[in-house]
Amino acid sequence: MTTTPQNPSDPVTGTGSPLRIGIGGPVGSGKTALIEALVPLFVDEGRQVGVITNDIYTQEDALHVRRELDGIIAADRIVGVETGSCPHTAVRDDPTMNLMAAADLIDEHPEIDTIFFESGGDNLTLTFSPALVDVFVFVLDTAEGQKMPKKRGPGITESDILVINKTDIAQYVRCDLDIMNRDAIAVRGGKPVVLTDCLAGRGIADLATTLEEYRA
Ligand SMILES: Nc1nc2c(ncn2[C@@H]2O[C@H](COP(=O)(O)OP(=O)(O)OP(=O)(O)O)[C@@H](O)[C@H]2O)c(=O)[nH]1
Ligand SMILES: [Mg+2]
Repeated sequence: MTTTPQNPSDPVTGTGSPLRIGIGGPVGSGKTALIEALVPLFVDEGRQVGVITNDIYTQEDALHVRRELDGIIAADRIVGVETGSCPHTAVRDDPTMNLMAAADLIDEHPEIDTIFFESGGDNLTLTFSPALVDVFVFVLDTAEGQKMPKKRGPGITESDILVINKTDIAQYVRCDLDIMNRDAIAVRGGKPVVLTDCLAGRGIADLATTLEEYRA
């Protein structure tokens, strides 16, 4: 395996210019589930997909994605980065490990045209370095509470796309989805908010369409 770039015009990823999608958000909001729901739609469209997950000490999410996407993308296109540090360090402050993982992935699979990066679960301050991703998705979920958009924080206000996930359980956790959605729209200055239920696949096609708009 080598990380030598094959195309000097794209020193990070080598031969291609894949769409690089960063998925961040609080612990358990559904980042992995979102990737597992999105990837089959991209594959159906003929896209060549890779996935890079981040966990502090383990490859737990990479193993999960391999299990869930078995038969949809090859296991060696799913890479687990063990950051050893807090999540935002690895995707914003010093994304070297993730850049290297992407370079290796592209080196092994030059046909890859779409890479998902899942940050480790973090707090509302997580953002991705623009050196690492082309589009930054921040995932909240209804069980965190209807109040979350009002709390703002850079993940909620600065992400390119805000996802409010777990719409299916809103009614059970006393979350008024209309209010949560309205408050999210209010703090984002017109940037998109997408409501999803990853388990049933609701909202996933809309999100995939919005993501495709970021492809160069
Ligand atoms: N009801 C419901 N459960 C969901 C949904 N999306 C994810 N979950 C569940 O929520 C739990 C956490 O989902 P993950 O996808 O692991 O969340 P995550 O953000 O990747 O978690 P970390 O990587 O550990 O921060 C799992 O038990 C999922 O099955 C959803 O839309 N609805
Ligand atoms: Mg996860």
